Amino acid sequence: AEAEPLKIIFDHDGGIDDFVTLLLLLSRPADVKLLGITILDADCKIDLAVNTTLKILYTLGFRDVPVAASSLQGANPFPELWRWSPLRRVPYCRTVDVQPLINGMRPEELEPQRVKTPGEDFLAELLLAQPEPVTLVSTGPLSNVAHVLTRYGEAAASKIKKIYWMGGALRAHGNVVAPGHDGTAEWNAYWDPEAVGAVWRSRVPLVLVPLDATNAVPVTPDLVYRFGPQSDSRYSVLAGIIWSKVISWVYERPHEPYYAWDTLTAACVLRPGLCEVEETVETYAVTEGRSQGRTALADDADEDAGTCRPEEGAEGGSGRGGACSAAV
Ligand code: AGV
Ligand code: CA
Repeated sequence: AEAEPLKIIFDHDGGIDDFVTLLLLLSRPADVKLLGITILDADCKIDLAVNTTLKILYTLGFRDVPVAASSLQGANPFPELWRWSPLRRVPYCRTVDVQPLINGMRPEELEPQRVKTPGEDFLAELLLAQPEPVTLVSTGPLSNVAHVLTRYGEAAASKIKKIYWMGGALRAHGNVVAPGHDGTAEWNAYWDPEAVGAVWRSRVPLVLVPLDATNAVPVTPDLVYRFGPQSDSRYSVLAGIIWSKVISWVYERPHEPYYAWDTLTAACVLRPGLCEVEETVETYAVTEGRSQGRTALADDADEDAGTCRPEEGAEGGSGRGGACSAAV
């Protein structure tokens, strides 16, 4: 007999790859039931990120997935340059929002799925209402998840089967370039380091998909060509259009191209064999100082004290979880 679809809550932040991730989750209705979507005002302007999400849902025929905008802000916001293209004063994620394929509806048709409750509270409501624990896929900073775990403790934690989070860097270098930072952190962790500490302390089962894994999946022209044979699928056409916006990065900035960071994370949920998972990795999160947002293996801290230890009192908490370390 067919297994029940996995019940998933998707928590994202409107990046280019966050939208391809949404497409991936929607494309497998036999495997995934999306219970709701919460969005953080991080990698895209929040109103735009919410609207694009609603448009994708509507276009693909999903009329019962509520979408809520979080009111939370991080300690270290993303550079405005990512949220707004400096050339045209257009948010980067606008390149997704303008696509005719997702603009066939009247604006009011999007309204029924827009939730008025702030995203962080809606996430709590949704979780607490679940009869059984569900899967959380988080592809932005952990602020919403941390809020719920901090505010509702075990009542919320017991409703989370597992968190899959794109974030952190264990043995890989970080991707934060910011004044006063040493570059050891990944951006989702750096945006709200306290949230990482809170999620770690909650001890909710966590599968981390860090830069170590996502470094294997740069978005290249070859990747997008592979959608060709599936061009009768709207999912593939949309995914190809969205990825095409960032294929030039592998040439323009080969040291730091665009990656399918978040999409790999969801792919690990849908196809566990895709990722090699290291079981029960002890890590800690640094919440203050020049390494803030760093997620490090506890072993490393012991081995090379000094460079790898968190600053005194700056440890956000250690956590036990799986880390997705390699991917195809
Ligand atoms: O660090 C990766 C995370 C992913 O969730 N995001 C982008 C993905 O959605 C932040 C990020 C890192 N480098 C970036 C990012 C860049 N150059 N442009 C936009 N976002
Ligand atoms: Ca993201």
